[in-house]
Amino acid sequence: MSEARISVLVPGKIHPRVLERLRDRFDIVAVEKGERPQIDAETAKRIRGIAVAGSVNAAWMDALPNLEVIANFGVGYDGVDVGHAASKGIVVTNTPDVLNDEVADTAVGLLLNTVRQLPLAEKWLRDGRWVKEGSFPLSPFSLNGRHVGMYGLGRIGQEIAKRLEPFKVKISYHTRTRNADVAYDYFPTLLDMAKAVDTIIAIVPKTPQTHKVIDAEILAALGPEGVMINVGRGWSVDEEALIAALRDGTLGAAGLDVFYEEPHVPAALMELPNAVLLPHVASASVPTRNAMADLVSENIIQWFAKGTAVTPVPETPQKR
Ligand code: A2R
Repeated sequence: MSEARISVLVPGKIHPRVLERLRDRFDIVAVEKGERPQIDAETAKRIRGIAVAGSVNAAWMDALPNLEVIANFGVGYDGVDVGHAASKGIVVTNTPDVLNDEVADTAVGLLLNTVRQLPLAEKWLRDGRWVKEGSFPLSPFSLNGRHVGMYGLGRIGQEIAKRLEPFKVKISYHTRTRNADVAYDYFPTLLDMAKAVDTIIAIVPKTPQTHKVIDAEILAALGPEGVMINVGRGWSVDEEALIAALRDGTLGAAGLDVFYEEPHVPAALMELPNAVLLPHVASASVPTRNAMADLVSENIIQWFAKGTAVTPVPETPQKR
């Protein structure tokens, strides 16, 4: 089959650059998101690839008998049923590395904003309170002398940790496997790390093992001076426990770029002055999103040209 006749399905919205790149080589079939694809059987047979920012469940895969590759826009691919893809020999790809620097930069910015209350300070100025009431109150916390525990020290976590070194904070980490290449202190359990540090930065994927792991006990262990930053997935945090801890001072402050049920953020969280909340923007710059879009396209193009993907996830086949 020549490349020109291969059809690629695009459910829902995706970065326009993906469509621009793929349109030259493939027939693009754009469809609404939903429980299963709304296409006729003939079209379904022509589809050999999917480019997606979001989710692809087993029903989508089962509806497309000649599907070979699912290229996911984003490093986290929890929206794609990779177990089902693997069982059918479908390769899944993601967009690792090209967003490491952006996410790490944002994480550091979020940490500083949270510790020093910079968004509130700016609001103070814009609301005219500097003129009327004088200086913004002193921030209760400082980054100086903090002990940061990285929950996750993968591609992005390591970039965050590297950036924190010049801030002269102490750095430790918890992952399932110790990394012999880093000199930071390792904690085999998150709870032990939470007891030792005063700041946690979470950058772990959404998996069954990371569900609501940051719970009341972890937050209490961080303590009233403690700060919790999450740039991984909202799934990892028990939001009710977090709201309670921030409200009663069990935890000092939190900075969140991700939430349990995006785009819905609990009203109780929005009311808290000691929470800095961002609408999942860690990788959301024009250059970084362009690089992610290009990697999605390259995965599909290379798959059909050479039978290998550029960045296949480890759970699914690596070649045709
Ligand atoms: O556990 P390890 O040794 O596989 O370390 C990984 C860690 N991790 C966990 N740590 C503790 N308990 C777990 N159950 C657990 N599962 C995974 O998270 C590793 O240090 C880190 C993931 O690193 P990478 O796979 O390199 O992912 P990357 O590119 O840093 O992105 C992390 C996540 C994405 O999956 C998206 O959800 C989000 O950031 O954008």
